Amino acid sequence: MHGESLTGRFNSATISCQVLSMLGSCDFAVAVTRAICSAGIISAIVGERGSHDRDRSVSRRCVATPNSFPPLSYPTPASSDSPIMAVKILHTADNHIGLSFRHYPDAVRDRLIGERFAALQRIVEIANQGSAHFITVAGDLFVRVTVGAADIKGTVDILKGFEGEGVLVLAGNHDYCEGPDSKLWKTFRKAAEGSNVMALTEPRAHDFNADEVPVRFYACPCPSKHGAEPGTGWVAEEAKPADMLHLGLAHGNVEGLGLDADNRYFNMTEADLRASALHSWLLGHIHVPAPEIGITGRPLYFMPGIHTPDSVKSTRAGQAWWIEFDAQGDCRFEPVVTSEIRFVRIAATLEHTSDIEALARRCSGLDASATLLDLQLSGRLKSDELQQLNDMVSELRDRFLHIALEHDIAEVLEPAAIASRFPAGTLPGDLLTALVADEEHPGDAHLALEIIESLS
Ligand SMILES: [Mn+2]
Repeated sequence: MHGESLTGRFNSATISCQVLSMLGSCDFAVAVTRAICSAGIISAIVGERGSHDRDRSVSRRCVATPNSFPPLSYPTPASSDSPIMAVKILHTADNHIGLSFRHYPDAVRDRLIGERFAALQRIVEIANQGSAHFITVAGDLFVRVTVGAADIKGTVDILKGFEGEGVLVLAGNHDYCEGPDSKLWKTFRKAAEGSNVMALTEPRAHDFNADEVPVRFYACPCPSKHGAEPGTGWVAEEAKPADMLHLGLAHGNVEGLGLDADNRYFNMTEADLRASALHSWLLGHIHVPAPEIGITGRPLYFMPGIHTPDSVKSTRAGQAWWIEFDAQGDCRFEPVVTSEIRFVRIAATLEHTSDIEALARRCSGLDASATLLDLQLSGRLKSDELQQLNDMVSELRDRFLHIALEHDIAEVLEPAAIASRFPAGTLPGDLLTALVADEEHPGDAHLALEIIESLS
């Protein structure tokens, strides 16, 4: 739902079959087979699959598929020449304040934690610059109900900077409200006291005036982490005066947009949303924005996506929706970028110096100080090329916010190196020399060497 399948994996069984068939009838194969069966050598050969090995030099194996890169920026609000419409809303959700990023080094973790607040601050500034009437946060402002009081107060303090009619904060499924004793929402309300920041934790309508236009928001908060039924059912029954703008606020899966196979995330259908007879719905939960760029008219619903990426699964910039409605419900909207940091994954196969240089060029095109770079490298290189790669990676570590490295780089065996270790006439020497000469199976000699080393 939130991302793509990003990682393919080496199949250790395939590797072992290849080396065994290559070894053929040689007696050595029997010894190797026994060793593999008895000593778990396959796992030793395949090594650190799946690990984010930051500190070792490049010498092992892993594979992945590349990401696509969405545009880095969008037009700023109110860039159109047409007159500004009556009701202006900056819509966000799924900010996940309180994510701990525990597996990162201290400085990187602090930056990632700070970025979630900084991106919220940007939202408030963009809303103020465009004289928005409302900031709507459609759930999961916080990542869990046990988020610390300091984080809650810090968040509310940022939202209090909004100069419009109100910041409407809906309880989502991560920051659900189980009732009036909810610790999170009590703390939130206390911090927001006397301000225009409102917690919407009960299913009910809230009326406002935005420059003379009456607006009614229908709040449909989550009462729990999971729920089979959407919280939107009551809205259809409500009377809807004709002279008002009617907007829903809800959090959960939307059938067709996200996947909710077990029906656990307050799944909403488009038919249900339509039946509620509102002008539009401002939703949260799915981390991918909707509608797609280029859609015009008045969408049935808006999903903002996350306001700043939180992992390599978030390949696009964080965004919020700038939405304008006129008194009749006509609508225009555009995405605004609210993130600064990016997560970028690059998968590359390296077989020559030119491949390393091409990788360096790709990396040099990125905003290094704001980018967490995930390198997934495979291929085979000579020892001097491996050194070149190691030098390049350590240079990247100096420049980038963070480097994660998964690698599957085999060292190319050369005849001189074999001769210096295994004299001609010995079984390993002759075997490796023969395998190096076999250009159709360039990986076999290296794998055989690893097995020989593990037996000796
Ligand atoms: Mn959610």
